[in-house]
Amino acid sequence: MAAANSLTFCPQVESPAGAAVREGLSSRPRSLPAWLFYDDAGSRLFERITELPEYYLTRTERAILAAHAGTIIAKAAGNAHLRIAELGAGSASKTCLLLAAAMERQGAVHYEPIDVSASALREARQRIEAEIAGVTVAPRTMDYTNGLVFKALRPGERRLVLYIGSSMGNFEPDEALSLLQRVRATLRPGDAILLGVDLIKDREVLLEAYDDAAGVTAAFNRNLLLRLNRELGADFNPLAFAHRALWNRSHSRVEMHLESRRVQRVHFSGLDLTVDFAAGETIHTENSYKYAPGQTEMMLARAGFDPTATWTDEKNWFAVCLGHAR
Ligand code: AVI
Repeated sequence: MAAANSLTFCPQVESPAGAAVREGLSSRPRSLPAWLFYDDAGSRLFERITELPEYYLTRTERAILAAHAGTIIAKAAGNAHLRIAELGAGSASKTCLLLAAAMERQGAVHYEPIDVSASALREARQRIEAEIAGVTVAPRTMDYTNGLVFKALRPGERRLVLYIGSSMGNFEPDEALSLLQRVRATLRPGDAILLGVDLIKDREVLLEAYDDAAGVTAAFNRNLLLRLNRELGADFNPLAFAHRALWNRSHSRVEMHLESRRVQRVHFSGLDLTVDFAAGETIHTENSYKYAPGQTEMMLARAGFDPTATWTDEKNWFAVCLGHAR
């Protein structure tokens, strides 16, 4: 009886999305965390973004990897046999270039893609196993920002952690550094990390990449509101919010916002929360940091890695940096 009573009075624990929304929409300026973008629909929209003509990031990084995969793998491995892990692997579409180079060098590869999206990992595994015979794919569905542990290596093995696709750019600089330090803490001296980062360039090029003509990025940004309608019982009209992308030069980042087109009230039945928006009021939904040449190498050094080599494209738009754990 006592147990039943205590259950009755147990306070409701808010979901991570609910807690993040309550905090972000109650503060000024209003904000929502970018991880909320990646429900199934958001992940599919992001895949479409990577194929847009304006979104130079993916194809530029792919071209760098295609040109240098053999050298990258050779430098990362030294005399050792590489095991490859990837943080935020998603569909792992560019990773095949590195896995194929590793296969060529060592005849077999163990690949551990890590991501919050089980469906993306399933697809990645099917595709990689079909494309490259000899790669063992061992996916891990988890949030790599919440503690990461790797299995011990066998003698003669070395780990290479991939953190490509400019994913680090969605973290605040101090969070990015602390993430690199945490990754370093899971590695042994000589293990390696490969970072793919977007570099500072003309404002117009940056803004078009985040506000494409076909409106896919706008749909990606507004999908956040649809997710809140579905998961938290909100009554957002997504079209009542305009997609805005802006270049914040002093912070070296592209920002995405959703701007309320008019005075409006949004109610969250699942949170018992009401939010009043003024016309023109914005919700800050994402930062995408862009780095100066040399800056990533400095971050690697601060996190306990020796920056070994950097590869870039002819326009210097994107950089792929290799570091070895000290
Ligand atoms: C996932 N991340 C690296 C993308 C970026 O470019 O910051 C997310 C994105 N946001 C809008 N377009 C793409």
